[in-house]
Amino acid sequence: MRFSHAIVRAPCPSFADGLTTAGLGKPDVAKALAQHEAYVRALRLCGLDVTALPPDDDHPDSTFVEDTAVISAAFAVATRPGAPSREGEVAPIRALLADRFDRIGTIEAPGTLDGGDICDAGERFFLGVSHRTNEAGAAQLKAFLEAHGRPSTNIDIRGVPGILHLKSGVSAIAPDTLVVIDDLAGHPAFSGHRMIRVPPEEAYAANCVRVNDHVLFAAGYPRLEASLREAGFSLLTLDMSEFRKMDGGLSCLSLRY
Ligand code: CIR
Repeated sequence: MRFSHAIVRAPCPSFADGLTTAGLGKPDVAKALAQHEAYVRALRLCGLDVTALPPDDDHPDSTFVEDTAVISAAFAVATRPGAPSREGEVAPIRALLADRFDRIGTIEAPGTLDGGDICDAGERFFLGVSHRTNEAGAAQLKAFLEAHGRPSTNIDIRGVPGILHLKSGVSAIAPDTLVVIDDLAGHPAFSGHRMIRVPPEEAYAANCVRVNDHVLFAAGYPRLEASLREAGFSLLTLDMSEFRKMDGGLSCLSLRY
């Protein structure tokens, strides 16, 4: 979980036209930009060298770069997002990754896969099968990971209400520690892990991100915040109100390696 680099892309002027099911109203783009700047400052505070791609106004959801790739220290995989409106986001990210990684995989049709469904828990990857990531996409990634010596387990979240991606409901914040919503806590794949449970009314905060010595955490979720602080984690809290309106969380806003 030590990272040295991150890739981000600021929200574009058409950000409010992106996909959403949140029902929380239109985001304020200027406010989203300010929140994104604070996010980038937090990544730098964690010690990361941050590359910012220029905003892409043809793709309203393009600030959610996490969905376009799966990255580890040793390899990168360019994805094929499940939402057709997001397919065009991948090419520029792939070009950037090609400069930086020797080993690059690609998810091919009929597979679809969003990076938000892929949880690297250290010892094992959890691959969410969702309304965005299909079984063919998960199988392609599984094969790629196996070829690189990394085991994985599928987690089918299609019946779990209220989450877009696997990492909307579970975050790995230490090699043995998951932050997890009630609907996922009983999954057999998670037994054996220490679980910090998310109070149901604070479900949005389940998406948090361990970056080196800190955990990026959404502001405004006091019960989970207290549990994590009591467990000894150092939190950097960030206002995510405008990204939440577009179904986005903290992990979605960067690719880290
Ligand atoms: C979408 O529906 O694709 C975007 N509005 C939100 C994507 C959030 N990404 C993520 O959780 N990794």
